[in-house]
Parts: sequence; C-alpha cells; structure tokens
Amino acid sequence: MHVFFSKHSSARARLQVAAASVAMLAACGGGSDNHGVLLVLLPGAPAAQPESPPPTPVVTVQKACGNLNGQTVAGASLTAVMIPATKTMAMHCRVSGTIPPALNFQIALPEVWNGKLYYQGGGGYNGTILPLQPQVLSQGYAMVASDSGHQANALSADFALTDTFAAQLFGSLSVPTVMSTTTEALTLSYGAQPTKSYFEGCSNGGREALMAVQRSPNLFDGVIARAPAYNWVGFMGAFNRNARALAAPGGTFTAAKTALLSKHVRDACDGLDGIVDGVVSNQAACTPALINVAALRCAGGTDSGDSCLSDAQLDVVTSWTTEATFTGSATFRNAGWNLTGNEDNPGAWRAWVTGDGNLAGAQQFLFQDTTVKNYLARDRSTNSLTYAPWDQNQNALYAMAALNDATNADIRPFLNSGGKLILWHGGSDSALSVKSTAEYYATLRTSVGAAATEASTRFYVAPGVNHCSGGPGADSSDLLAALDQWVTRSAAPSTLLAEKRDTEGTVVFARPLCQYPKYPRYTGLINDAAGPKSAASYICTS
Ligand SMILES: [Ca+2]
Repeated sequence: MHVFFSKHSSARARLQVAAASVAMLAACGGGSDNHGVLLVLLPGAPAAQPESPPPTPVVTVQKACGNLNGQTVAGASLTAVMIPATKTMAMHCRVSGTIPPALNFQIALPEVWNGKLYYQGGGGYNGTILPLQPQVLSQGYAMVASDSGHQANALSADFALTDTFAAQLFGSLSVPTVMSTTTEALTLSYGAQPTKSYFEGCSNGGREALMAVQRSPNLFDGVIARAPAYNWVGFMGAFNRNARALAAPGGTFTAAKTALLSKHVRDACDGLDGIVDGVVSNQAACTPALINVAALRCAGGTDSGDSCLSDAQLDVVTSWTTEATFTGSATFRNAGWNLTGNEDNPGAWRAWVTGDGNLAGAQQFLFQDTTVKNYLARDRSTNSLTYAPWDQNQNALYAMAALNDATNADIRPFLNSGGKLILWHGGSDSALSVKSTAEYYATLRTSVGAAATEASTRFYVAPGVNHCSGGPGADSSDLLAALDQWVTRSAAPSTLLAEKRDTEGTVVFARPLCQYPKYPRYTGLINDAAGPKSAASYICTS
C-alpha cells in the first residue's frame, strides 16, 4: 500500500505540504475538485488518533503531471506526459527537459508519491539517460536521472577535449544542477519539496555519489555509492598499465589462459569459506603465497600452450594484483585487484581486461584510451599504449583530478548534517577494484573517526559479484530500503540480505550481505542440496 507520508515525516514538512496543497486546490477551483484529491490513510492506523494530524490530501499524478507540462523551470522547458502501465513499469508521469545548453534530464512521478526523491547516477562517461528502475518507482519515489550534460557513447570522453563546461558538468556540477531544477519542478507539481532525497549510483554513478557527499554535503539525506570509480586518475592509470602489459609481446590472454588462472585460484581458495561453490568469499585468506601463481609458469618462461603462463602473461598478473602509483599526488594510485577465481566469468576479464585476446575490445583498454586522448595528451591521434610515462603531463593530471576525483575522505560536513552513506562493492569486480573502495573506507575512518564511521557509514562487499551486477555471487540487495530505514527511522543497517535471481526474477539462492571485512561463511550441512541456497546457512565472520 502506498502512503503519501511515512509515519516519520517531519511535522513541519507535513504542514508545508498541506498548506501548499490547499493553495494549489484553491487555484484549481477549490475543495470541490475531488477528482484531484486522493485520500490515503496510513496502513493500520486508528482513524481518530488524537496526536496524529488529519489526513492530508494528495495531488494525483495526473494533476502533478499537468502542473508541469509546458512550464519552464530554471530555464528548462518541461514536457510532461502520462505513461500507461506496462508489464515491467507502473503507470507514471515522465517529465523531460534540458537545462541549457545541453544537460538533459528526466523525472518520473509515481502513481502515488511517497514524498521522497531518488536520484539515479550514471555510468562510464555518461552521455545518455539510463533507464529508470521500475522497482524504485513502484515504491513511490519520484526519480530523476540525467545525461550529465553531453550526448555520446559512455565509452567516449571526446566532450572533455572540446567542451570545458561539459567536462565540469560530468565531473561534479551536473548533480547539484539537476537537483536544483528537480526540487523546483516537484514544488511546482506537488506544492512540496521532497521530505527526503537519496542518491544511488554504481561505477561512475558511484563516483557521482561520493562526489555529492564530498562537494555538496547538504544535497542528499542518504547516499549509496556502489563500486565507485572515485579515483579517476588512479583507475585510468592502472587500466593503462594493465593494457600495456597485455599488449607486450607474449602478454595476450586467451579465454583458455584466463580459465587456467581462474581454476588455479579456485582450487586454492574456494573452500576457505566453508563451501566449494565457485566463489572465494574468504578473500583475505586467499593470499598470494597460497595461490602461488608462479606454479603456472611455462618451462623457460616461453608460452608453450594452454596449460601454463608465459613470463609476459605472469607480468599481466603482476600488473593486476599490485598497487600502481603515479607522480603528482598521494591519491594518484590504485590498490590493485584480488585474484578471485572468477576471472573466467564472461562479465569479468573478457569484458573488462583481456577481450579474450582482442585487447581493443576490452573496456579497461577503451576507457584509458579515450582518457589519454582527451584529458592527458589532449590529442586524439595519440597511441595510449605508447604514451609513456602515463603521468608525464602533470598539469593535465591535476586538471583531471580536480574535475573527476572524489578522493576526499574527510566527509564530516556530510555526516555532521545527518547524512548516511552506504558503500557496496562486488567482490569479483574486474573493472574497479574492491581493494580501492576498502582503501577509501579505511582513509575515511581515519579522517572522520571510528565513532562517526560506525554511526553514519556502512561498507558491504558481495563476494563473487562482477562490476555492479552479475557473476556467480548474490548480486541483488535492497540497499535503498536499508538506507531509507536508517534515515527515516534511525534504524542503522547491519547484516543485509543478498539474493541471486534468474531472468524471471525468481530467487535462485541467498546469502547474508556482510559488512567488510566480514564474509559469509557456510555453517550448514555438507552434501545438503538445500542448505547452501539459504542465507540462514551462513554467518558473517572475519
Ligand atoms: Ca566458496
């Protein structure tokens, strides 16, 4: 059941909305316009509770939509149309607009507004508005997303070479700009600002999340940063190093070589978490000494087939697993990646690192290549694999960091204003390293103190999960519900639930989603078909 106000909305907000609704109704012809009013009572609430305010009239989505269509808000002309329900998306009002010169955004108004706003972050170098999430809309959130100010493929940074303002919007300005317009639009449509505003994003959207926390600390009540690309300089530099190792003579990783490496890691580490399930959940115990990659070396170091790795291929593994540091700043670094045993998952090394031998098809190569061309060399004819050293143009490096890096761990302004932060990272992420997020979290704890860290932040790692989603692990958790409970009811999240669903949405198995550095350890029966699928068969431990 949808309710316009949760029991925990502030009285001040209720009064503001009630007054504004009355004003709006008056403007529309007064209280006789009952078609425009939907009374919704709290579920199970007594009808006459003395301390409760009277039920508040709600602006219907049709009326809210009509209030916006054709209006100009912050220089943006709005088009608002009702979208009928489909199999996958509930009925809603879709509001489209462009903040001049070229920042396109879309707002979705749900059938019954819960009074809260959900800002959905982007991905890669943005350039398009990502599809809105049906499950968030169906919970009654008003949603907003943007293309961050330019229109292009998410793998292209061409905008950064030619359009300084687009580069600033991408880096940090698009979110506060769109928020300002969205808040104004919601006020126009409902006569009320949102009671709570949340941001959630993954990958570059996770970077946008941390950027908002660091540079716009009063913008959101709660933020979910998943697999955040918070360190643009460090990540792109590490991508470049990995790509160069793969491009070196003999460095190519075919599917068979990746499978060889993955099985070697699983053989060493899969069972360390109490169950051989194809996922190394106890990553901390899976040490380099235990894995012993050197055991895979071809005799003499020269490639002699699919059952061993050449010295050049071992150099790729070294580039992957070791930290990378670059000249100019202590933040110009990357922690390196874990060997997880899931490198051979289709969404892992093939997609991001090796291209199964076609390096130019791997996304790490593509991202570092467009970054070198447009931010660093500032010349699109530059070959990113021979652009060395990668950190040669210090001015360009500083400029990119100033635009894109969200490495500031002193987030006290956000925490002191009551903000809550949830970090999440897939344990088998082959794009952005979970070790980097762990590093940021450790620095955050040092910067704000253990007490504030415990009181207002959480960090979850989902073992066996690829970049943002996918992989053999349980990749689905309701972080938004956890955040909302935390913000509105002061119910701090602890262990959460992670599920693996099939394409029909049916739960295949579940795990506890543990707070880092804890991991889910199997405590159920051995040789039990059902036990491993149930979250109750695991405990979070470290
Ligand atoms: Ca395991």
